[in-house]
Amino acid sequence: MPAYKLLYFNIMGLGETVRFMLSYLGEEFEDNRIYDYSKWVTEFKPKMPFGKLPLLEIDDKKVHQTLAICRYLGKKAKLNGDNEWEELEIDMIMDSLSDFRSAIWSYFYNRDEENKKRVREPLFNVTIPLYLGKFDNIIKENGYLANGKLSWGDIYFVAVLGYFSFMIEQDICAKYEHIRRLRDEVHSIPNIKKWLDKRPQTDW
Ligand SMILES: N[C@@H](CCC(=O)N[C@@H](CS)C(=O)NCC(=O)O)C(=O)O
Repeated sequence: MPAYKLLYFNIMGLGETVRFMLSYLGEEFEDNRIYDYSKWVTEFKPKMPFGKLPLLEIDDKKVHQTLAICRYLGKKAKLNGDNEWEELEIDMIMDSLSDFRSAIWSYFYNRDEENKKRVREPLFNVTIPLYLGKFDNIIKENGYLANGKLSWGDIYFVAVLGYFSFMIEQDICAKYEHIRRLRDEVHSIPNIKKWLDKRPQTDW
């Protein structure tokens, strides 16, 4: 059994995707959290492959990038699609989710208050409903985000719902019933439920 050690901040954030996937697989992992942001900047960040978290250690190897990690773990879980076409379907939707994250992330961390005011209206009235409406509709029509069956993409998506809801100041699941249904299904997978029951409670 490989030894897994995750390093991330004390939030759900993007790190939660890796926590969900390792939990799905039933793998034990060290859930190391950085609580002091100044320590992150001075002590940890310079040692990271690209200055970012999460970082996952698998035995003595350090890996990063949540999509790459979850795709890799998804293969181990046999949640990666049955052929190249199905893998492509999962990757397309996950890259769209990344585009969505870029849009909301750059707003959330925008420290230029004037600019933030200007971009708020198109972001909240056009971009956010467009992406969430599309994700909701895909789930409505197919049951899942890709290939009409559970994939690592669904687990990744559900893992970031709390983080994304926090950034856009609204509970995504309250408004989008098919996303909510998918969340409830993923949350009821026994190994995921075990993680939810024991994970530290954070706002995002
Ligand atoms: N594409 C990367 C994004 C990583 C990323 O943006 N990490 C943020 C936290 S969610 C980070 O390390 N922020 C601290 C910093 O940039 O100093 C992934 O999916 O892992």
